[in-house]
Amino acid sequence: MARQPVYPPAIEDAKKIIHIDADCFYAAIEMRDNPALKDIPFAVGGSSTGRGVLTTCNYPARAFGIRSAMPTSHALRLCPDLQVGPVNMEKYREVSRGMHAIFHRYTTFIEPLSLDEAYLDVSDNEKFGGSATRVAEAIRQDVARELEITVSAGVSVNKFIAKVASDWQKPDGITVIAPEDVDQFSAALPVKHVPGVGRVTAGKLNAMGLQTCADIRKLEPIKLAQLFGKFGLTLHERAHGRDDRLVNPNRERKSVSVETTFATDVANGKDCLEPLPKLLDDLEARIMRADVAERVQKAFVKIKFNDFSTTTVEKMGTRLIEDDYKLLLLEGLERKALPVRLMGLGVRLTPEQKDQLTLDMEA
Ligand code: TTP
Ligand code: MG
Repeated sequence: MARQPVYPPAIEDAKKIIHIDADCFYAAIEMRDNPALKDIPFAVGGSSTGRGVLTTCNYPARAFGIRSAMPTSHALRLCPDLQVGPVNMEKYREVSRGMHAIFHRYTTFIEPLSLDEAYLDVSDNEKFGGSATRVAEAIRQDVARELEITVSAGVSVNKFIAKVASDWQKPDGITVIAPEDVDQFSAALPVKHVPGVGRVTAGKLNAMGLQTCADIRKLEPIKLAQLFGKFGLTLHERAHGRDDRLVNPNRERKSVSVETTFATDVANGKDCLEPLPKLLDDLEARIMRADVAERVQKAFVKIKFNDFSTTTVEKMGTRLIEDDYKLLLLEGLERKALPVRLMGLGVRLTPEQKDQLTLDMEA
């Protein structure tokens, strides 16, 4: 029987967090299995006819401006030579299980975020003399040798900095932000790199002349809360390089959602429905990426009014279709006669089957 992780770990301060994220995950696996795809622009996704979109692409394709979630037809206009292969979820799941088996050699404090991404808390780890950097390097080497793909790693004192760091030297990179460097690293960080800061939030901040976290630090938290509601307070924390969220090995995904903030608040009414089709596409892509399509239980929507109050509407029997979301949204909009600031769509999930997890832990 696998040992159950005890959480939080004994040593509370000076945490050592690793964030691991595989490089062009689905594409990397396809390239491993067919090396002819390695040096040519290659993507994984739906066909160019109809509404096919790409799940991801390799780095040569990225040089053409091709990105995840891009319609395949658009990607082919950017790069007519692009090769597009089909999605093989079973294969990606198996590699993901392999990655987790490797993580478990080093720690049980693992919080998976998606098939190719996880946080590890190695604060209490005695391997390699307690060096989180050497644990991250060992994991990267094991993955490369045994699974023949590369992962990038970020190592630091909290989830936020570790996640930003893992992206810093992608692909096949490791970035370590030591405790004494966190202040400087976060100060210089452009706000758009802070998770949760989307296009609209970044645009608003930039329009106010605020580009980096150092600029954000000049604002009082109350000002940030006036501008962005509760997220403003999170932003204040992140701007100082702080994040007190624990790595949670028992976390189970209960929902998947996407949301959009309107560039300017929209009058309460039919105009609010305009982003619905695009949001629904995004939601479908995210469900697929989280690999939870089989667990979808019902639909829900979230509406944030311009007084920052939020309402959610959900109903049993609703499905992942535009008509159901439209009904839920119209019901939510009736709850307050106020302009709308943000709109979100989501699905609730049925509880996870634990069999797979046990397999991972015993591997
Ligand atoms: P990501 O880690 O976001 O992307 P990536 O691994 O392809 O590339 P990177 O090197 O930048 O990390 O996502 C992991 C996998 O999830 C990706 O390979 C395919 C899938 N995915 C989708 O299906 N749709 C999406 O919109 C995104 C972003 C990812
Ligand atoms: Mg990745």
